[in-house]
Amino acid sequence: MTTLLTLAVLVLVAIAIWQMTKIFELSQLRTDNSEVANDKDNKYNGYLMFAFLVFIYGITIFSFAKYGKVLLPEAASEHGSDYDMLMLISMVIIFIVQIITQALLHYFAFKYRGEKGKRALFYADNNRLEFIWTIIPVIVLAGLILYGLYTWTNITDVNDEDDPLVIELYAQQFNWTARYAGDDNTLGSANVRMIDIDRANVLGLDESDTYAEDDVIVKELHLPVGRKVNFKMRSQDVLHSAYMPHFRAQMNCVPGMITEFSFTPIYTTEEMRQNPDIVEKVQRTNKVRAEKSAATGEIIDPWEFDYVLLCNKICGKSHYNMQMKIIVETEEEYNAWMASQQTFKSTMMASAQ
Ligand SMILES: [Cu+2]
Repeated sequence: MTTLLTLAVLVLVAIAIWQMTKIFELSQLRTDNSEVANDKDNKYNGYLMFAFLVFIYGITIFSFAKYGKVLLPEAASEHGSDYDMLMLISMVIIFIVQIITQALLHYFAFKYRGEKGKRALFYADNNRLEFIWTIIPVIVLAGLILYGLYTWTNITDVNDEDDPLVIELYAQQFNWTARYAGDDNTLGSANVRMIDIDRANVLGLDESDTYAEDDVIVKELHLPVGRKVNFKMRSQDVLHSAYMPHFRAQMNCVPGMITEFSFTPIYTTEEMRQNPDIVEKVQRTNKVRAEKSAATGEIIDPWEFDYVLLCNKICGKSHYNMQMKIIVETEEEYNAWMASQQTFKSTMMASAQ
């Protein structure tokens, strides 16, 4: 009934507006209602162009001031600074070019606005001008692309130099599992067809493969600081993307194939917690939590910084919460943690009993 009444009111309001518009139109009959813009309209639009220029500059400055702090902190991986430098140079160039071109675009729209009697100048072409505005972008873009390719090739070069730790990241809707290669540092072969949930073979490891015996399957990623890690990604169901923002690392996880990414963590979790940006972020977040807690009476634990592995491909309804904690620690702490983990073989034997 309420719905019907609301609908009726809406229809009546629409009719009223329509009628009022008609009355307004009728009352305007005697005035000049030409659709051709006159000098006043053009001037008005010229100033509006200027106002829009001020608006976009204003919103840019506002965004930098207000949201600059939510950007990622210093990179926690060896290649991270190269990546950040590439990003910075690209952004600075884009920023400078956009400031100049937007100003010119809007100023010219204002300066050459239509005026009665004013005619556009016929200007066929200017080879020199065209040469300049072609060659500058060509040089800048070629430089950026070459520099980008060089950096990117270095970052994505996965090799076995420096005795890397081999870890598999296994994605499925909606969680991550990590598999360490064990003492032999070689992952046992695996296939989605060999998954046996009843026997806790959740990653489909080949039980007859001796390389698989010492593999360690975990739900929390521990990495020793300063040691290169070669990640091998798999996906069980749909496209996922392994995203480790603090390490400037991201790689798609594709069903049916193994993708790779490699990086060396340079700061332990403890060291990163001392980073001024992180300290500030933690304070900010906990202030919000405390305020929310005071307002609702709900107890919210203060947040502590941790590295995190996220999914960066919209893979389904719980995609937003598909994450795994990453702990970067000293070699000794890592070894102690690893020693307390069970190998694939021992979990298989335990489940067989
Ligand atoms: Cu996902």
